[in-house]
Amino acid sequence: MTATITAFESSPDRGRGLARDMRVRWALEEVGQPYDVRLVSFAQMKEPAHLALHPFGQIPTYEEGGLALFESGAIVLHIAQSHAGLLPDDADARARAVGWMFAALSTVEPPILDRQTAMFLERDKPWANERMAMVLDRIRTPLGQLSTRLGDADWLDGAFSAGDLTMAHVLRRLAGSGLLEDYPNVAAYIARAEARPAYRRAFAAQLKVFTDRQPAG
Ligand code: GTB
Repeated sequence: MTATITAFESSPDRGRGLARDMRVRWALEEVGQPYDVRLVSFAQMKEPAHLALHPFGQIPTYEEGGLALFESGAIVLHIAQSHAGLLPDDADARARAVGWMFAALSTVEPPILDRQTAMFLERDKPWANERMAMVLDRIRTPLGQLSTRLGDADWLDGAFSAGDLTMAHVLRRLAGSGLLEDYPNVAAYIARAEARPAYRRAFAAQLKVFTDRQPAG
């Protein structure tokens, strides 16, 4: 049964692969599963049909037969558990890979999202500079710790896994921030992830959604 995912009809990131459908597309490409995409507008995301799939009115969602899922982490985990290629066979290594997914989503991603909020929603506040400095520190701390753990390894724990996929996608939001410059091994880790053929196919597919909407000429 081919899965159907949802993605922005018009992504605010203009096809830079930052929206969370990118993680799901990438996971599906890594495990070699075809998928359909249903594009939704911001208004459609808040309508009952979409809210029945996603209680918070967001993308991505994932439908496969009778299964409907929301939350990109849960979707990537489901894909990784259902197909070979994103989780090791060894039970302990598998548990550690899932641990890295959680680390990406619950330790590394929150302050990175706070930076977006500070940049786009809070920059006019009188306390904006002070808050931004604190947010940047909250990013640097786990980034430095991640850099130390990664060392000169290619991936976080042995072979590339769903943990790396999730972590690399989370870290991509720091591109252009200047924060990665102090951690060249983390920058190289992201570049290695982006060079994977599955990543490239997923990126091209989401970019096409954006370019197809541009007026010709
Ligand atoms: N925790 C959920 C998950 O991981 O699936 C979060 C899902 C989420 O935030 N979805 C966003 C959404 O649907 C799109 S990805 N927003 C619409 C809404 O809430 O009404 C977040 C996102 C949006 C825009 C950019 N960008 O422009 O760079 C990047 C990421």
